[in-house]
Amino acid sequence: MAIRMASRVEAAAREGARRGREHLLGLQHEGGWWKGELETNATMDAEDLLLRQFLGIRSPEETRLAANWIRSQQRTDGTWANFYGGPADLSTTIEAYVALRLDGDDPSASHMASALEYIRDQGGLERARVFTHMWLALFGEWSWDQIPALPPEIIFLPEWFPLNIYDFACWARQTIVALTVVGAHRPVRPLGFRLDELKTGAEVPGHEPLSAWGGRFRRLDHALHLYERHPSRRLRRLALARATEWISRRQEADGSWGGIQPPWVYSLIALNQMGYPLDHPLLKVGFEGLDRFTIVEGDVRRLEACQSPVWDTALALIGLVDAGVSPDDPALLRATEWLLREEIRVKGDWAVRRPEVPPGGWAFEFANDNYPDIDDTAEVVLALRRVAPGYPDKTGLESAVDRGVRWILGMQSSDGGWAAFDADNTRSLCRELPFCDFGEVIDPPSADVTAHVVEMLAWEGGAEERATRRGLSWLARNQERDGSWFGRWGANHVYGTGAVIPAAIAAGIPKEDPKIRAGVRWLEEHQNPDGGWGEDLRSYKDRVWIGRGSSTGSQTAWALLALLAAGGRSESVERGVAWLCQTQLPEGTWDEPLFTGTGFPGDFYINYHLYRLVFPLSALGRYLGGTT
Ligand code: R19
Repeated sequence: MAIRMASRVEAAAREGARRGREHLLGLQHEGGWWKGELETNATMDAEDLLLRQFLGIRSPEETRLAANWIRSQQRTDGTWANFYGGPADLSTTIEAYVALRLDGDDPSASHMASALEYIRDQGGLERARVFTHMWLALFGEWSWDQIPALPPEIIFLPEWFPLNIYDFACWARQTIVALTVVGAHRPVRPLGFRLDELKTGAEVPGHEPLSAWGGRFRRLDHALHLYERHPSRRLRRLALARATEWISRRQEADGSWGGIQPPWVYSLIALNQMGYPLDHPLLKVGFEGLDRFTIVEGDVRRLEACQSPVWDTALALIGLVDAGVSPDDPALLRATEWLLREEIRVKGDWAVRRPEVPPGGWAFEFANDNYPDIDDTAEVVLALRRVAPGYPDKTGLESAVDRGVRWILGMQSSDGGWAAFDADNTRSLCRELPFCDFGEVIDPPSADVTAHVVEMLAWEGGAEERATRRGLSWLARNQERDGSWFGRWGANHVYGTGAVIPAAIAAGIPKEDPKIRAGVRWLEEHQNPDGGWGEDLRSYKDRVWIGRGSSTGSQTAWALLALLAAGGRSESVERGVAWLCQTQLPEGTWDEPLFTGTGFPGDFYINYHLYRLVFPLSALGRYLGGTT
């Protein structure tokens, strides 16, 4: 019986892998890379309109198309969420509402009235996050006095001093430097209409006990606000000049800052406040770059928070080779050439903490030379190792891999783990700043990135190296009590566990090891009755959702990759593979409206549109064990 099921599933898997392969090959860009849409939430589109409004460059057509998109994302209860199927979010709903007012929607229209009812019910603008307050302060609809102070003078704090800019994660660092410049100017440009309806008169929160760090920072914030009234003119001038230079130097070749929306738009505003005209080359290139992050499709327009071509290309190569495409296939050669051209050969902000480490590695985006990341570098090396047998320029490939591996070894944090962008970026005090009420602001090591690195080092023949063993010991120490691992950059424990188990096995940990068995047991216990796996994003805030949720292709694949690495075929594996085969669409991919990518646990989530295809492809391929 079991054997008959296995052979039936096997035939379906072979056919599924073939269709998936063909579909993915068809999605390759002629430049050699893959890039799936990076879907996030309506704040991106609302802030795009607010940026243009503030700078005086908002066109009626852009407004109409963005507003159409924002309206299409509103739910029947009048609210907006941060992810598909998620709960209403106050700040997102406020920003979307304001954007629709820019397109002329009347507050009394029923879709606006229901949004407003929710907003006011939640306490109104007073209860929104700092970023939302900042956007509204730009238009005089919120007071700059009620935004946590963040003086540009922080740029002078030396690298050893607590809360200097290099204590913050790179995404927060770039955002904060730009916002100190904006905040120092306190610009106000009225909209021409008022948004009083958003306010309820509720008290603005921030009620930590004065003994805790939060409370101390609140007193410091009070002092800083007093200083803001009469800053030292000379010091302020020098700070603004220094911050402006810091920002200017970090614009990337594509016009972005860090390849992500927040520092990008705030840097444009900051430079403009410093007197750079809109047609200044830095701004001009910045706007042109933003256009390339904008998807215009029929009657809608939406902005990608970030783009993932390097990440997607690495994962696509791994999936394709797993699913039986030959390493010397011309499509794979083109992708490899493109990846090799994307290698970063210059130092970035990471060198502040690791000055002696030579550059190497890859970033996530087309252009982000200042911020290569460890996760991308590990996955690119894993991908290059798979295609190496078919690649003609062996020396070129091996030396790029070599530089990437050395960079990663140099970027190990002192506790033995690896983070995404920096080493030892663990100053948790940063989180206590009143300004930092949204998203993660430091970049400590995580299980998923550490696992990807350990897997890569093992494949590169380094399983016995000290760095690998320290990584493994970090993973052992950071296993959850239930046997799973937390997923920092993917949702959630299914992602973490799905990354750690294949890595540990690749590094020679025996399949019978109790920690591996506990992880396997956790996965098996969380398989859905339909055979798939799913983990709702609510698991980041509410433990009852850990390991629970509707099945998705990517999460089912992550679980399967772990189970296959730790024991090969089993009844659980057969049911998981059968789920993938049954839910595959005729064209070879999967539907995946549920987000399975994590930007910031609890606050910001991503639907990577290629996850639904690349991970199931790897899972089907590894299930078939190279016999596709
Ligand atoms: C793994 C590969 N990764 C390690 C790379 C993942 C990149 C994800 C894209 C991130 O896009 C962002 C980044 C930052 C923000 C913010 C933000 C929040 C707080 C502060 Br302070 C500053 C910025 C908001 O939206 C973002 C999107 C998969």
